Amino acid sequence: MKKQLIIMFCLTIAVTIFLQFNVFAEPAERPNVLFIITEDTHWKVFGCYGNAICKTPNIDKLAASGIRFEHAYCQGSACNATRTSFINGLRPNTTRLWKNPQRIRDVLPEGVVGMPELFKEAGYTTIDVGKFYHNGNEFAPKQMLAFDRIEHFGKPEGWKGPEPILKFPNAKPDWDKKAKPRTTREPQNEEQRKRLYSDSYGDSGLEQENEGDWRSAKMTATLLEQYANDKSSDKKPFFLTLAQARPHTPYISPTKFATLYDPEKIPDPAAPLSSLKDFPYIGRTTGGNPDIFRESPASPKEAKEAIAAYYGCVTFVDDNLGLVLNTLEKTGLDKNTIVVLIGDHGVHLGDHNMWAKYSLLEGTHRAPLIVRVPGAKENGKVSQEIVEFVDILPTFIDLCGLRNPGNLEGISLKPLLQESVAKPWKKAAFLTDQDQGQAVRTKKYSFMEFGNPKHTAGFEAALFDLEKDPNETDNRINDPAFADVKKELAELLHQGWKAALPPHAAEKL
Ligand SMILES: [Ca+2]
Repeated sequence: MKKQLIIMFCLTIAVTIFLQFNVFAEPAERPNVLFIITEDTHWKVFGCYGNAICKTPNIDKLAASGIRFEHAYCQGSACNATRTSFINGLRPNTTRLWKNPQRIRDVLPEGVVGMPELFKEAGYTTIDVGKFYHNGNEFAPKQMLAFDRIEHFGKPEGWKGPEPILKFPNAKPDWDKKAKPRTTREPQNEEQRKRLYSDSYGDSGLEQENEGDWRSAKMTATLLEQYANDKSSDKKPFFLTLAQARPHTPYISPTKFATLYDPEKIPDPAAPLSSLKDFPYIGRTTGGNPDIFRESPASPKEAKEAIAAYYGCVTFVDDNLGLVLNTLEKTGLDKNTIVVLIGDHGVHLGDHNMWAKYSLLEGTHRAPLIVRVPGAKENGKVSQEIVEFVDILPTFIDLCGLRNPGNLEGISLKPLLQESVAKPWKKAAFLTDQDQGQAVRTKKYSFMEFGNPKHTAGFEAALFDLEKDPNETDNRINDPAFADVKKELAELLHQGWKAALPPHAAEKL
């Protein structure tokens, strides 16, 4: 009897230990990833970022169930530069890519691997819907070959993958409704035609279901449904990236969105010319915007119309994303899918009399970033820490168990997602641009050094006190009261990103 009791006791202990440590359990199921990239997105355009006019209920719902980063910064200001940077977790000085016409295949250092390659290598199904790399099928064919599916985008040579999940009929816009280019010039070639066409806003002349952005969203929703219905035992997790071409220029959207916002109710753009003191960027304040208002600066009425049209594009994108995010929820995939949403970079919406995205100012390099990791402790909160888009790949590596290629120039955001009291974080965000120069941004100040000869003489650098002057209108670079701050920020800029890291991250490098 005593022997039986001892055996029972030992068995109970063994079972308890087994349950406690679950030593034979399968490794935890790896999460899926849905990575949503919108274009040229002003950091404050979504409702959840404080915009009281532009309606984005679906994005706001995502932010409310995830973590919204108030101070998120991209590292390059054109599509090609920022995308090559965040996809590979490297800064433009390392990727050697700053401009849109540069081919990634010509400049990216040999051996660099980014998101598609690392997810594929880790056994994920890799899916691209819409633009991922800038002109990826031609500029980055090797990288694009790492996608198992490519939808709604050109395929690189030699790519073999399944037929499109959905096929749509060609759709011609209703030319009577369609917004006309603002120029009267006749385009001489296709490139000029695109340029002139980008300088327009209003109605796209297309029904929503004939728009590329809606079709991308519909394809993604269909792929998610198909994945959820797949009961095979060897199903892999997915990395799916979805692009929306809006709100890039031209600021056109289907009628119901294009007419949603009354231009008369749109406030004047921040930082009008009259407010600028010692403003160093004279070249950008006299027209010459590359995408819109190319030939002459916007009149106050045109500025409001363009912003209203931009908001229409943003609400259109939000509506499309609703289709995807609701499908994720409906299928239950949201329980094991990380969702990350970013604008690929920022944009000036008339502030400083600038449009488009080529500057070293907040408008250009601050952009939205929302991260939802199922079960993350900090879900529902807003992080005020300075984070950079170059941190996104290290975060995926950390959360999904991907291989770390060892060359990354960002740090995982996981501590900010999981800890209620975050460790000390990055001191600053960095931006470089081959033409414009370089900039650093701390919680209190922005500091930039211009490489562009168009700066105003005597203002080869700029320093803005963001707490007192969030719109960057009053350049304090020559103010003796800011001499120490100027010295400190110049040092930080020249030391570079490593010097701005928190100690726990710097130790790991
Ligand atoms: Ca872009």
